Amino acid sequence: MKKTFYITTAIDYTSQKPHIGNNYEKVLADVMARFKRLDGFDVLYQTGTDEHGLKVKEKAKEAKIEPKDYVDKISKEMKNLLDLLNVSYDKFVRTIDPLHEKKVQEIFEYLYKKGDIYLDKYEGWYCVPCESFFLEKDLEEKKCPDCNREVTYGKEESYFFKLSKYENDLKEYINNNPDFIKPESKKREMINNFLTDGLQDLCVSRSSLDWGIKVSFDPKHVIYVWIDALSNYITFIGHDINGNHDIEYKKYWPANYHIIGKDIVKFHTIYWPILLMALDIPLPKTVYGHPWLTINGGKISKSVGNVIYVDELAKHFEIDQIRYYLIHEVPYQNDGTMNYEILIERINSDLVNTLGNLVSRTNAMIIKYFDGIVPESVNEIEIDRTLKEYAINLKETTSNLIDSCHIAESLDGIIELFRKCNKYIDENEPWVLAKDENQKERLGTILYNLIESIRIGAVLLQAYIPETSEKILNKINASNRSFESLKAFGNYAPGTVIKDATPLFNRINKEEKLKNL
Ligand code: ME8
Repeated sequence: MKKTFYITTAIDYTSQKPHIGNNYEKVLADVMARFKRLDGFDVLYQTGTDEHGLKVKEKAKEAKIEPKDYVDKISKEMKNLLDLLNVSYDKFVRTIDPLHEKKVQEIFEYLYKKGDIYLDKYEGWYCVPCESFFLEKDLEEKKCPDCNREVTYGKEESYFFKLSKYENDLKEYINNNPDFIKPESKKREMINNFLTDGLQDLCVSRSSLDWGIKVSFDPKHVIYVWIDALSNYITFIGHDINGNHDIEYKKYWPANYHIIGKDIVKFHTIYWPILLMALDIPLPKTVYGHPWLTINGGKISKSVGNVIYVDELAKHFEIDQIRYYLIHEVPYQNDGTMNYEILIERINSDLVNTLGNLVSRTNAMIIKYFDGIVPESVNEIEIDRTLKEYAINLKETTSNLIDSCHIAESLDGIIELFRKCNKYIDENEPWVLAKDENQKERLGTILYNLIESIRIGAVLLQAYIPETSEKILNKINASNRSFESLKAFGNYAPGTVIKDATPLFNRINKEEKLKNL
């Protein structure tokens, strides 16, 4: 039996076409999903769209179409963008799915019957984009404390969810499970901002809205969009309120990772776990609130006019170049930035120079000095050992970094192997050894170590830039591409024939490219 691995991303609002920042998250989770598949896990990667709420209704009205037609269009666009980016999701879910809607209604009704949801009156400030109510005291300069936008005053009869009842259990869970909230700064923020002064009960219905899931026993109310959206993680794998769960739910829940952005950590580490506790469902293992991608250091925003869409970008760059940049530029804790100049420089330095040149140089030397037949590694000396040790440990180091959500750092660790290979070439000067027939064995050993290191790096790159990885493995004619083969150094078969020393990527002329962007 394979070990299971269930990973989810946030489901994007269908109020507008997803931008490169939204897509970044799906690529991030894709790397983890691909890595775990290659590492022998039975993976379920779920993503999708969050389609109810006032914002969608307003946008549809603006576009003079029905909400359903509007969300169909945006959801399709999102799926197309993920396909374009080679995101290997197993499930793409939509919250307008009737089965999901029914399950959300059942969850709501169950909690109502249990007494965890009750009817009351609400008076307060409402933020439309966040779909959230706030008390006067929680506003920041009369604006929404989450997004800093204008709020409107409202009064309505609403259902409330007893967050307070579970507050102590949640605190205890967070303390006992150090991996539950990542990064650590977010964990502290959640504890200090929400779990220190006591949680207020949450307003979980709206009576002024009709584009949502109706409360089954009181249909003038619709269910709060966050209850609807968060539940996707269990409804779509077949959770059943009466305990008759589908096999998929039994197999994959609790989720290993919820990958979400830094702005919605509260929903995933306060509301969601409490909802699960109220339903008596085990909690997900890790919620990672990743930092954001900015454009030239600024927030991606339609009003600023700096929005980048991946389908536009893909007219100018290869998909793996975009994937590489996105993964590499956003580190574990701090925001990363998208900037065309840095993008081109990054492609030229890492993909063209470090990686591409290494592969074509190594292949060219094997063709030139050994007629394309990969030689054997014979005697090992200190300088070989250093390179080999790094290569042998790389799978383990990468895996640990991935498990702790350091995806950019894990990618850089792989590129570091290629940097080490280039240094190894410079230090060993194979072209000098090639002039001396007595050094043939040494020359062969060096070239073997290079090819095997390239193979190891490329096998790992399957999780990050799959098309490029395949190209490299084809160029070096590697038959062994499994993670299993990374356990030892030497799984590349000597005697393999290499023919192709053409470049992997073409160097980008920065000035030319910038003019055309
Ligand atoms: O919040 N860089 O949807 P959403 C990186 N429907 N990530 C970014 C980003 C950026 N510049 N901008 C946004 C929602 N994101 C809810 C989620 S989940 C049950 C419901 C991320 O369309 C953001 O942090 O506003 C979130 O994780 C995702 O994109 C979708 O954002």
